[in-house]
Amino acid sequence: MNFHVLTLFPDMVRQGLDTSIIGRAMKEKHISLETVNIRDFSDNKHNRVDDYPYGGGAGMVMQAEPVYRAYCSVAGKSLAAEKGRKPRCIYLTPQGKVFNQTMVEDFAQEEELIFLCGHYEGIDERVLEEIVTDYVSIGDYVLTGGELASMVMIDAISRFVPGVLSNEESAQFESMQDNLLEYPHFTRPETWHDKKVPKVLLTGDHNKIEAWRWEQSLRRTKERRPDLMEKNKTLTVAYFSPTE
Ligand code: 6GU
Repeated sequence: MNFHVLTLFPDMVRQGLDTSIIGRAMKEKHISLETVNIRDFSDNKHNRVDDYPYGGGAGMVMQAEPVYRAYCSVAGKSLAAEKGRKPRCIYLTPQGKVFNQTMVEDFAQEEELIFLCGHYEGIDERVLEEIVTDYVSIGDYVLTGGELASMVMIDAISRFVPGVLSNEESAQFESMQDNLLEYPHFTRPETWHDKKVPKVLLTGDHNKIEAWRWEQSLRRTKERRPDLMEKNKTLTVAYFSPTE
């Protein structure tokens, strides 16, 4: 998977992803990360890339041309271009579709993804119309720019790229996989601050342990994320309903 990030703050994106599992995945070439500084494509001697909004109002707007040139510098040499297609280009915006695990797995099927990070009040609508294929938000709150959101997406998507996770890392029960939250975890010591590890986990009875964990997952989801239980209901009803 090749990630390309168009941004005014390339260092932020590079430094943020150059650690731990994603850093290792880059060293081992399971994924690649190219950052493109939109400012390098400014068309004036002051390297400005923003201007006042038509119609007035607060804040500045990023101009279409530098964004378009930055995009072309990536898209022109892309794998999609070789096949006569347009690469997928994701604009990070609170006005996008809210990111979830289903979208993670869909994006992970691509060979390359272009992320466009805006700043100030946003980007001239005309260039968005020409290049953006997906509008994505990472939640209902407002960030100062798209960089952190692109990093969140790259992290989540990379986990689904073959080779990025070790066997042990991917064998873990996946929270969200079944719209359920994960069960609680415990490690040594057996007693900490007068709290004991649940007895069942010390029995070595794997059927019993699995049943307990399933029950804990359900309980936790009901309590913390009742909205997810609603989604599960449909599945559960469909699964258990006699068809004839
Ligand atoms: Cl993707 N971008 C910005 N700027 N703010 C956000 C967001 C994205 N998702 C939630 N808030």
